[in-house]
Amino acid sequence: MEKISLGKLPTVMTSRELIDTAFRRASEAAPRIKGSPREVAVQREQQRITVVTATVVEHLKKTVAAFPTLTGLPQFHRDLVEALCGIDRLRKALGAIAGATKVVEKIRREQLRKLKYIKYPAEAAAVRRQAYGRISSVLKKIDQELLFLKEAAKKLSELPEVYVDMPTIVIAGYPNVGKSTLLKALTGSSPKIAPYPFTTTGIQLGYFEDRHRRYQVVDTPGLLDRPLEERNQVELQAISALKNLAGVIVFLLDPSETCGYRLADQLHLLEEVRRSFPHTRIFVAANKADLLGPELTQQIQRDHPDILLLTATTGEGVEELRRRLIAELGSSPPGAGPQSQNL
Ligand SMILES: Nc1nc2c(ncn2[C@@H]2O[C@H](COP(=O)(O)OP(=O)(O)OP(=O)(O)O)[C@@H](O)[C@H]2O)c(=O)[nH]1
Ligand SMILES: [Mg+2]
Repeated sequence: MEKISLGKLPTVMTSRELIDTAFRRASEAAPRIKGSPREVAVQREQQRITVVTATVVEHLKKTVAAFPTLTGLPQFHRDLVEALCGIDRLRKALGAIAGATKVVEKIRREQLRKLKYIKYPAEAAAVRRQAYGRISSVLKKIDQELLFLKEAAKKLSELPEVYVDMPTIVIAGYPNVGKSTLLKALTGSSPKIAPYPFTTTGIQLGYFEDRHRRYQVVDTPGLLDRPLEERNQVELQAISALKNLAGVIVFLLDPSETCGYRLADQLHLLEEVRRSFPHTRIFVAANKADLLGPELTQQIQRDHPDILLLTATTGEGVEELRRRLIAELGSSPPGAGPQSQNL
């Protein structure tokens, strides 16, 4: 099972920070050399140019290498990267950094060669100053890109660690209908919290096993719990990314309306979720059956025979729901579909 983590991305330095760090390191490097004044000057400046360029090149290379190879990312994560910073923009920034790295390496070769041909000690310092000037201007040109990557690294480290190729059940429904309680009832454990872009609380993940097969249950507070027309573009992208994760959606209703939302509004949200996820099987379940009187219970059973009644707090009906979910997810092999791509 592939668990995708973009984990720790490096702290990207701005061009100013990088210039300062590199120049400071070079000035601290003290060569121990003897020889003519010319030899001493040449070796001192050689060392400074070498230290400055090595510091810059190492940091830029580390930055580029630390970002995930976007082409290999599972679709779920690609969608989130797209929503967070834009894949083309990220590519452009990484390309610019890689290009600048090559230019700095070229400056090193050229300036070190120049040092070999100087006649007087004073010329060595001039060659070094020229190297510093050229490197500074290269770094200043990629300042915007470095700033962008600094922000991107911060955002991307917020991507959730989920198993993209495990059969996955996403729970949706208005706030307070019992989604978290159902996740606990299905998985028998306290959920783990994984960060998710645009939600303050993160997503909750739980797992259960059936006949040696593991299933992932995801509760997405803040995402599939209110009308889509209230969403901004980026939130919609974050919701859309779930399409690549959800093998099945459980849409949880609370006909008792103790959640504070009218059943009519809940059903309206259900229709929206159906429209947004046209290719995902949606199970509708009515929670808090313990609070429904016999009349309402009968009405639901009569008008919506396919809606499963359950009581998440006691576990009543939860095994029946699990049975149906396993049957549905079991009919497609694990990892089928776009979510099967690995890093
Ligand atoms: N009587 C009764 N109460 C329930 C049931 N399921 C959940 N509750 C209660 O409903 C409240 C909300 O449950 P949660 O599981 O936190 O609901 P949620 O959908 O995760 O809420 P958000 O995280 O705010 O979206 C809690 O007080 C639960 O104890 C049930 O089957 N019967
Ligand atoms: Mg909850």
